[in-house]
Amino acid sequence: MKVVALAGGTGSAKLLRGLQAEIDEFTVVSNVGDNFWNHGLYVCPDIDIAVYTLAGTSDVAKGWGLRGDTFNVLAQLGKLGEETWFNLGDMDLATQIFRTEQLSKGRRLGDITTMLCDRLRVRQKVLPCTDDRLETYIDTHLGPMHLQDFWVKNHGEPEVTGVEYRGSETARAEYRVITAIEEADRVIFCPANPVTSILPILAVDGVKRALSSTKARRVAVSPIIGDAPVSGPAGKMLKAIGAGTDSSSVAGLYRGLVDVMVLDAADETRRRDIERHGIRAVSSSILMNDFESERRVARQALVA
Ligand code: FO1
Repeated sequence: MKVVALAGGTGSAKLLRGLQAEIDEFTVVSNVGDNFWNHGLYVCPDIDIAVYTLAGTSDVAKGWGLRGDTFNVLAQLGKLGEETWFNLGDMDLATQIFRTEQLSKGRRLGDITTMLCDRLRVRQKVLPCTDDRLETYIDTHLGPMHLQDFWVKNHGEPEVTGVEYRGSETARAEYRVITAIEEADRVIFCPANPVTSILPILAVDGVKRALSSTKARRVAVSPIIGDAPVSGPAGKMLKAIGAGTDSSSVAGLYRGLVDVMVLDAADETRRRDIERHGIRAVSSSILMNDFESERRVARQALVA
């Protein structure tokens, strides 16, 4: 079975770990809207969490970065008067240096990501949704700011009035992404923040079309439990784009692109509303708080 997973940050990583335990090969199409330049380096947090997770080296407790990393370079940058709000670890910096150097040689982000996977012995394919610049900007009462400025520098505190995917008008899908979706038997929407992880992927030219025409069963694992996002700033952002914070509102955002939604038993009351979007609902326990639950949810996504 050919499986493609659309993935963002921490919640997605948990499902990817579960999927890896269930099947050997699959393709991850990663969000790039949270990519940004920091200390002269091109940082791609969602690509990196997917790669580190599949390499078995991610910091599972934090949900980002590498297990056992240290922060000596960052501390020294602080002594030099540089900003240190984004905690890039010493080993993590090696990835950023590698990526930035390859970019400076003219290589594309997708090809560099493949090199990273090969060198870290990741058997699965990780593809950025696009090689082009596509950045998620959050409109706030302080003005528009990059997602990392909003979430990490400003602790997600500013009032959110809207969300923009800058560059989405011209971003083209990475050259392997459309074929992967078209030829898949199953496309899984990971339980990620819909606004900052999944919608930027869907904003890339050709992705929605491929999802509409693929013969694959398209399954979304809801990022919501008990009418609230499992983690992160999704609630604030869903409200800002005029959506609710329940599973059926998320299903509405994926309308026409998803056949089945795996939702939590706590949200069983939303089944009817989800099915009104033309999406079949399957309820289960979807909280992933250990390896066994990650495997169980991955199995659900594979059979739903
Ligand atoms: N998130 C934080 O909340 N604080 C950090 O200092 C931080 C550092 C960091 C370093 C590398 C990396 O790949 C991710 C990092 N993240 C950090 C996570 C990241 O900001 C976001 O959660 C994702 O971009 C959203 O998917």
